[in-house]
Amino acid sequence: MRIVVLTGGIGGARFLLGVRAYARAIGAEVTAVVNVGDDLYLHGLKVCPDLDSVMYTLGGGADPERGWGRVAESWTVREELAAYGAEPAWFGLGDRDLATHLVRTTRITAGYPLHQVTAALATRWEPGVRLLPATDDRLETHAVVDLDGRQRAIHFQEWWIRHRAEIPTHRFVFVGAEDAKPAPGVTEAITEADLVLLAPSNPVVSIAPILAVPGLRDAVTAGKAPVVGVSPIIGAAPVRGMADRCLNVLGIECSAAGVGGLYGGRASGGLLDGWLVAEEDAATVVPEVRVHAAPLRMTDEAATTAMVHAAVGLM
Ligand code: GDP
Ligand code: FO1
Ligand code: CA
Repeated sequence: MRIVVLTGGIGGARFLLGVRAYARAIGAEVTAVVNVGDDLYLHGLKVCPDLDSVMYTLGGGADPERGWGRVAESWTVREELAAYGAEPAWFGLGDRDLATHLVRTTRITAGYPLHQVTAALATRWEPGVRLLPATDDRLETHAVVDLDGRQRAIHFQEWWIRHRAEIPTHRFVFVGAEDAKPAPGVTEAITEADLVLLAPSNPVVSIAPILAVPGLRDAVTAGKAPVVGVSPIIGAAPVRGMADRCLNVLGIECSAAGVGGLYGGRASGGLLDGWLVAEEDAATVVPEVRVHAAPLRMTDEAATTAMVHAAVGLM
């Protein structure tokens, strides 16, 4: 069995721990197609937060509290940059994490595409799933906001971290998406998959930028594999993070029904065959989609693996 998971960072990474456990038990192969819309250049270095969250989490090197970056991190370089007044001060790169960005940037600068560099970094972490960036090309999520009395587009990270997603926001733009190509292997993985899972990732800024790469949405909707999504919203709130603010920008209710409706049923041009919601949201209806309720809190690997079993049950 071949399983493809479309994923963002922290939520998707934790979900993948369960997918990997499920896959190991039945001898399935897993490919994670990871969002790159959060990526940015900082101090001359290419930083890929979602790829790194997935790689560190599956490799056992992620900080469990923060969810992003490395465990046992130190911040000497950050302090030294601050002493120079180097901007941006609102984005912190840890010392251990910096090594990843140095190795990645050296290889990107030497001309290697992101998917190859990702595979090379992953040889250290042995994530147990194939990690593919959605695209090798530059695709950045920007937020169109009102700031300093005018409308401007700012990078997702500036919106998310510096402004805590709390400024008037009109829309998101996936800069570069029109000209982006799926990274080698991504379309093939989706086309040949037996199951496509949408991780309980942020639908607006983690899953949507993947689907904005020309051809990928069509590959999912036209593919032979059933598509099952897992809700990142329990009750009326994201389990963590600010997905509520992202949904708000799109005018979509923060609920399992709201996100399910945003993805839509496959029979009517949307993505989903199945939609897994939390037990609290058992009454959720998404037209033309099989909805099932199960415990959706990824408290440990066993609970997450049980979630994956429930998702597979919706195939
Ligand atoms: P990011 O890129 O680091 O923001 O991570 P993702 O986009 O992959 O995941 C963020 C989403 O994960 C948030 O909207 C959370 O609500 C969701 N999430 C985090 N933990 C859980 C959990 O235990 N259960 C469910 N269902 N969703 C979760
Ligand atoms: N999130 C923060 O809230 N503050 C930070 O200073 C920060 C630094 C950072 C460095 C590397 C990295 O891979 C991720 C980092 N994140 C930080 C998380 C990042 O903003 C994530 O993209 C978001 O949490 C959403 O995916
Ligand atoms: Ca993300």
